[in-house]
Order: sequence, then C-alpha cells, then structure tokens
Amino acid sequence: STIVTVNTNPYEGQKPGTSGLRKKVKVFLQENYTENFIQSILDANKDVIVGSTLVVGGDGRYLVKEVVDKIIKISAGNGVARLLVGQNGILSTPAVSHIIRKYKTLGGIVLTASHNPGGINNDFGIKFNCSNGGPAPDGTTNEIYKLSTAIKQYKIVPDIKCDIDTIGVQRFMVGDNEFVVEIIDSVKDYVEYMKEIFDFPKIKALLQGSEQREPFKILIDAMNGVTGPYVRRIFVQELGAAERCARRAEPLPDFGGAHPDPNLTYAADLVAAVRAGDYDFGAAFDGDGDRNMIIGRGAFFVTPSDSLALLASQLQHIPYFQRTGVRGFARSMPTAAAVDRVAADLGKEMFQVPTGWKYFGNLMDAGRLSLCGEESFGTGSDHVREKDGLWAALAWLSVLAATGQSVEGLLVAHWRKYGRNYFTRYDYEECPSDPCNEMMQELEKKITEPGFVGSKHSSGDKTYVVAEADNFSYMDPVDRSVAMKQGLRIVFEDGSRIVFRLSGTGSSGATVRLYIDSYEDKDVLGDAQMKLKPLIELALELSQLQKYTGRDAPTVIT
Ligand code: VG1
Ligand code: CO
Repeated sequence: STIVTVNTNPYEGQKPGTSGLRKKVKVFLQENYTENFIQSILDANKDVIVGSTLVVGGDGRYLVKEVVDKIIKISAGNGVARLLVGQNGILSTPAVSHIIRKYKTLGGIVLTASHNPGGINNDFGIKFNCSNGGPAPDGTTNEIYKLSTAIKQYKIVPDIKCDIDTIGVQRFMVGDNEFVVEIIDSVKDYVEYMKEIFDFPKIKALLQGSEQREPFKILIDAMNGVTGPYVRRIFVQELGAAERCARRAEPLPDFGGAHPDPNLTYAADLVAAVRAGDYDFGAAFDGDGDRNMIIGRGAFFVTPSDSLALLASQLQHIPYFQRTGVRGFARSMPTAAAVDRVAADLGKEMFQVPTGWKYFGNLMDAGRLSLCGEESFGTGSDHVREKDGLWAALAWLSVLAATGQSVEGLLVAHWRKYGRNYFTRYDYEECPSDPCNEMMQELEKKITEPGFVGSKHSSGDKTYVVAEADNFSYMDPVDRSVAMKQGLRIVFEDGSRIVFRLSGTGSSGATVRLYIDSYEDKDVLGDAQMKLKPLIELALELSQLQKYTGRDAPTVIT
C-alpha cells in the first residue's frame, strides 16, 4: 500500500475541552473534520510518532467503528508501527489507560463523548491519552488545537482493509515498512488487572453468602454503554452473580436512547429497581465506563464526594493498597471537602485540583497520590490514570465484604466520626452562551471587588460571612504549570462554599454548574436539599442566574 497526502483546510473550534474534543456526530461527519483532528494529534507527537505503538478504542457509540478505521489508515500514513485496537472498536476509558501502561505504548486515542447521549443526532468525541495512560495535559491539547487551526494536509493509506471484529494480528506493508494492527480482547487485560488489585474470592464469598450470612444481592447497570461486557465478565463469570444482576449490559450505538450518565436522574430506573427490590447494593456506570454511582439497600444514595471520603478511610481492605501503601488523596475543587478530613486524620497529603482527571496524573506519576475523585461521579486510584467506574464498585464491595456492614451503615458511621459535608450540584444545561459568559464575568467582578470578603449575606435564617472569593487557579506542584480561571468560588467563614463553573464537555450552548458544599459536625442525618436551601438561594441571588439564563429551575440536580 502507498501513502496518499490529502489537501485539507482547517476547521474552527477543534479545541479539546475538559476531556477531549466533543461535538455533535454531524460535525464530525463534515468532510475531513475527523481526519484533520486525528492528523493534529499525531502531529503533536511528531518527534516520536514514527515506529510508535498506540492504543485505539471507544465506548461503542455511533461512529466509533468508522473513526477507528480512519485512525488505522492515518496512523499507517504517519509511520506508526503498531496499533492495539479493542475488538469491534470497544475499550472502556479506564481499560485504554491500563493497556497504554501495561504495554508501554506512546499513548492512545479514546473515542467517546462519555456521559453525553449517542446516536446520529447526538455526540461523539476524540481524546488523546499520553504514555502514562492519562488524558493529555493542557500543554498537549493546546498544541493539538493550534495544529488544527493551521492544518494543510493529512497522510493516509486508503487501501488498508482491516477487520476489527476478529481478535488477532493483521500485518500490512506500507512502502517498505510493516504496519501491524493487533485486535485485542476488549476486557481481558482489564479483568486480569482487577483480579490483581482486589480479592475476588472474598467478594465472591460475600455475593454468594454462607450458612451464617445471606447472599449479598447486587444490581449493576451498564446503561447500554461500554461496560456491558466488563460487567458480565467480572460480576457474572468471575464473581458468580446471576445473569439478571447485569442490567443493560449490551453496548448500543445510541445507548438505547438513554443518557448514559449514572446519577439519580438518568439512572432513575436502577434506583427504582433497587428501591423496590431485595437488593443490598446497586451501581451504574457511564457511556465510557469511567463514572460510577453507588447506592445501597432501599436505594440509599452515596454522593460521589462521600464515596471518595469513605474509600479513603477504608483502603486497608484492598490488596493493591496493602502492597503499595497509601500515599496522598486529591479531589477536584468543586468536590465536597469530606475527604480532606480523612486526609487530616490519617496524616496524608491532600490536593485540590481543577475539574478534569488530567490534573491528577502528575501527582500520581510523582508517587504522591493514591486515591482521588470528583463530585461528578468520578472515583479512581493510581492503578490507572483515568477515573474507573468498575474499580469503584469493586472497591466498595471489598469494603463491604471486609466490614460486613451495609452501605448505609458504613456511611452513617463515617459521618458520626468525621461530620458530614452536605453537597449538591445544580446543572443548567444548554443555555445560550453569551448571557452565561456575561453572568460569569459580572459575578467574578462582584466577588473580587474590595469589600466582598468580609461582607455578610443573609438567607433564610442563616447569615454567612465571606472568608474568601476568587476565580480558582492552580499550580501543578510537580511541573509548576498553571491553570487559570477554573471556577468562581465563594467560601464562607463556616467553611460552606458556593462554586460556579461553565462546563467544558457539552457540545452545544453553555451549561452552568452550581456546586454547594456545607459542613455539619453533629447534625449528619438531614436532607441535603433542605440543608442547602439557604446557600442555593444566596447563590442564585448573587449570580442573578435566573435573569441571565432565563431558567427558573435546573435541568438536573445531583
Ligand atoms: C464534567 C465533570 C468533570 C469530569 C468531566 C469528564 O466536566 O464536571 O468533573 O471530569 O465531565 O467526565 P465539565 O467541564 O462538563 O464540568 V467524563 O466521564 O465526561 O470523561
Ligand atoms: Co465518562
């Protein structure tokens, strides 16, 4: 086969957001749009691309297979020596991260728009991960974007015919060089790794029960996303759960019309089934398998911020951490500060980074971070460099098996020991962009004016005094790179916080996220929405959100 150079023109807006380039499928279908971006990724690695190995896979959504084919042909055109491709184009995001690390590849390309709906009228996405297995840092994504704005040509080998449905090695000659595509089992490497990290026989014993103890009943929802085959292999085949414990375990190109985001709104089916049924534990994962939601008996909901804090306090039950020891903890800035209390208690380093998993990678690579999470249903450890939904469910089951307690029992005991951070997030999705930008600018002006710190604000029967207010910026302690403007933050003297951000993962309009976090020492069994009402009202008043967005209620509350 021979390499063909194709002339092309740049497209505007190929700027990766919080986690890769995410747009409507129709945008990716424009002539050369996808080719341009793939070429820009390879060009950003131009010094090391020839002779390299890359991992390629996606979450099974509409367009994944077509784009895998393009990546194969363009990789061949750019001198890549070898690709490891998930069978049928399927690899979960954490699995890609693991495979990059295990086989020490240059990086990987992940095809997903994560929790965004799929199908011809919905979203697609492309993300580049580096050799540490993590999402490319800002320096690299900025470089990819810059290249995309000036691209003139891409290189492709159009007559490569590669069958991605069959496991095995396929070899092609490109000029005088061999180009190898290895189609790999989508779940094998990942499952083997989970068996090293966790004590599978112990979890299996929990699920099966004994003469002394009832079986522990679980219900796992893959939301028709990529985790279906992983859920089947792990929970059904390895851990012996019944087939019916795996719901929606078939990856579908449109996720069966579902919004594959594991939260109380979009995974309401699972919540209802666990509430009505005789289950001890429920978990759901997002489209690409990096997010998780955990619920207990009666659909007792564990907020992601609490999940992180609880796991931080119980890592000793997991064999991986028994071997490696526990280093520091981290959370994204908007995530409730529950884990900070565990860190202080255990004498561990604690980091607060901007939103997005790419900010955790350096700390892990430097050996300073073991466990981290985001309020957006992301939990993970330094076993890979992505958040990992299945890992989180297995971590919970490990703790449940070791302690013999219920999900609710563990959480309530945790709150009694550490106090509770009540947390909620309001999302206003797909608002018009200009007024949202204006709202953020005005709010920033207001909260950074002299006199705002120290000012008093009354709401309901509460009065809050501002202790600190800024647009969050972060300096990476390892490479000293700086990320500016990561969200407006108002911190009050009692530790309560109001945070505003604009989403960086949407594909149209602007999504405003409002995060509220408030700590209670003794009063730990209240209802979060009730507890946080005064702060929510104060946030809406300070921001004038209703005036700017025209919305009087959020699209989703988590
Ligand atoms: C959202 C979440 C963020 C998460 C990101 C990617 O970003 O808030 O915490 O890391 O999605 O998650 P944003 O910019 O829309 O707030 V995933 O599962 O979409 O890769
Ligand atoms: Co995701």
